[in-house]
Amino acid sequence: MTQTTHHTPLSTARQDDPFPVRGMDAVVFAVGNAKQAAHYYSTAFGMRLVAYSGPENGSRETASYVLENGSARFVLTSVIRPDTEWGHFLSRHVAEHGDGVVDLAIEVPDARAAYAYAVEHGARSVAEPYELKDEHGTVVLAAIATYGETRHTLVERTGYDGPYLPGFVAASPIVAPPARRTFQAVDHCVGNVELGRMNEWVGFYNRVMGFTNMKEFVGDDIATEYSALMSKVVADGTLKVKFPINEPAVAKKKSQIDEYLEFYGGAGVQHIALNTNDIVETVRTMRAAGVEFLSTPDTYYDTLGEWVGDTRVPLDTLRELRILADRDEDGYLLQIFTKPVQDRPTVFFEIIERHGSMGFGKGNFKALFEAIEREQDRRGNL
Ligand code: TYF
Ligand code: FE
Repeated sequence: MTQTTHHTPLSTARQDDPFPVRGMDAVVFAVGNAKQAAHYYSTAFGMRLVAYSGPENGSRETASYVLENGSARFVLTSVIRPDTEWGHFLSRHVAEHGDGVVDLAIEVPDARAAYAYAVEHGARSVAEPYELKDEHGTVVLAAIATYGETRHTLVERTGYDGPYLPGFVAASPIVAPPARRTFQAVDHCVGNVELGRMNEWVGFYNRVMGFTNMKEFVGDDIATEYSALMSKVVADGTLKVKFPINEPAVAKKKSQIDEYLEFYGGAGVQHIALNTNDIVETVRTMRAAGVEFLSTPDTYYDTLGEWVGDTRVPLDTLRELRILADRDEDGYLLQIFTKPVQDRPTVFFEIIERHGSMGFGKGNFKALFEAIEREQDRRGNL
C-alpha cells in the first residue's frame, strides 16, 4: 500500500515563512465558450457568477466570467478576437489542450516579494510585477511558470475591494444558486507531469515556494501493482495550498496519466478538489443537474464498514451515491470524483468532505483507479 515515511510537521504560519500565502486566489480556465461554461458551473456545480469582463465594459479581446462558491473562485475565459500576445496564447491553448486550466492563481500578502523569492530560486518569470487599478483600488500581480503551459499568478489584493480585479464589473448569478452551498473552498489542485519528472516538480515547489512534502504519496509498489501512477504532495506551511503531482508509471495497464498527457498535449492540471461540509446533499444536487461521477462497484461497500468504521453518513447512503470513504490516524474523509467534464479525457473534479484526515484517500486508490480504468476502456484508451 502507500508508504508512510515521515510525518510532515503541520506547523501553522511560520514567522520565517520564506513564501507566505493566503490561499488559492482563483483557478483560471481557458475555454472555447466561456458564456456556456459559466452556465454549466452555475447550473451543474451550483456556483454564483459574481464578476464579468468583456466587450461591454472595455475588454474587446476576451470575455471572462468569475464564479464563486465560498472562497472557491473559478475564472472562465475565452477569446473573442485575438489581438495581443495574451489572446493568441489563449486561442492556441484551447486549440492544443482543449478546455483546461491556464493559471492556478495564489493569493499572497506581498506579490513583489513572492515573485522575487520565486525567481531567485529558479522560477521562470511569466510576468514581472505590475499593478491594475480602478475605482475599487489597486491589485499587484506577477506570474511564474509551472508544469506544461500552466502558470501561477501571485495576487496581492489587500488594496482592493471590488468584485474580482480592476477592469471587472460586478455581475449577478445566472440562475438562483442551490439552497445549500455545494462546496466552499478549493482543497487541492493536482498536476499531471511527464514520465520521470514528478521529483523535479516536487523539488521546484520545495525550492521556489518553500513548500514541504506531505506524508501521503503513491510509491513504486502501488504504482506497478495497480495505480499506474506515482504521486507526491507539496503544500505550504499552513496546508491551505496543496498541490499533488502525478507522473505515469509503467504498469500492467496503460496509465491514466499517459491518457491525460496524450489528449491534453502535455503536462497540465488533472483535477481540482472542492471542500464540502455536506457531500450527500452536494452529490444529490450535482447528480440531479446531470453531473456524471465515477462509479465504484458494490463490492467496495461490502467491506468498507469493516475498515473505515463509523462515518457521519450511513453506509447505505455512501453506497447509494457511490461516495468513497477513507480513514487514517487523524480522522476520516469522504470523497467522490466526476468523470472528465469536457470531451477530452482530461480535467475532472473531486468533492471532498474532511473530518480530521488531511490525506487524499489512499485507501481508495485501488477502487478508484479500477473505476478510472473502466472509463479508459470504454473510451478505447486502455
Ligand atoms: O489528489 C489525490 O491525490 C487523490 C487521488 O488520478 C487521486 O484525489 C490521484 C490520482 C488520480 C485520481 C485521484
Ligand atoms: Fe484529489
